[in-house]
Amino acid sequence: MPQYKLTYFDFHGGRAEPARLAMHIGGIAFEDHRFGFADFPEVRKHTPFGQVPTLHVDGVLVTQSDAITRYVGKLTGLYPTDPYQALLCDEVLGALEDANNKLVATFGMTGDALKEARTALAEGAISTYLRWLQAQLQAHGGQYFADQRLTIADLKVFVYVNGLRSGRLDHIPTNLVDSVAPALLEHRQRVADTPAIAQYYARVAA
Ligand SMILES: N[C@@H](CCC(=O)N[C@@H](CS)C(=O)NCC(=O)O)C(=O)O
Repeated sequence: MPQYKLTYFDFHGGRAEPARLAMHIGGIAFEDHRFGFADFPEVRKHTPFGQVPTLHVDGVLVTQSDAITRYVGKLTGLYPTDPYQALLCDEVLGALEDANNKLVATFGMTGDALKEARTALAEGAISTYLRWLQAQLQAHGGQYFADQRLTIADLKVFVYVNGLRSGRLDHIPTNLVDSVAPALLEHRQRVADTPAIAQYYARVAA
């Protein structure tokens, strides 16, 4: 078994969390290298694009969160082998990366500019993504996004929904998902109740 080291900020969310969860579900040992925001300037010096997450596989550094998540999904059986189901899974990953990037564009803003940008996002693009996700979920059986079972697409949606509801994002109403796409809340609970995920969060919260 190769040695894995996943490097990312020390919080339960963001671009590394789906891969972390998949590692835990699959029982794959890895170094969960977390660092504080204050240490990011130093950490980024050792990455090719000044970005995280990174995954070291036997010491070889790899970038790009979706590539990392997909790789871990393949290792753990959480990525569909059927090409069409994999397409549905990838579509969700790609859409959420676009959604993430729209939010990231507001980081660094302050005051009224931040409020205006975030309000426009909440009412506009983010709501559009949420409605689309809900429609996708319902179109593919209502329980999971692809393959009629838990895949990395569900993990990425779970992390995204948790982020929107966390209260960490000023001017993004914490009840946005609840009001725009309530089926995603049931989905969030389904994923949270997955035994390996419930056990993992219970352990780190203890
Ligand atoms: N396409 C990259 C984007 C990674 C990314 O933007 N990561 C953020 C943290 S979540 C970052 O390091 N931002 C700093 C920067 O872009 O300068 C991926 O998916 O991994």
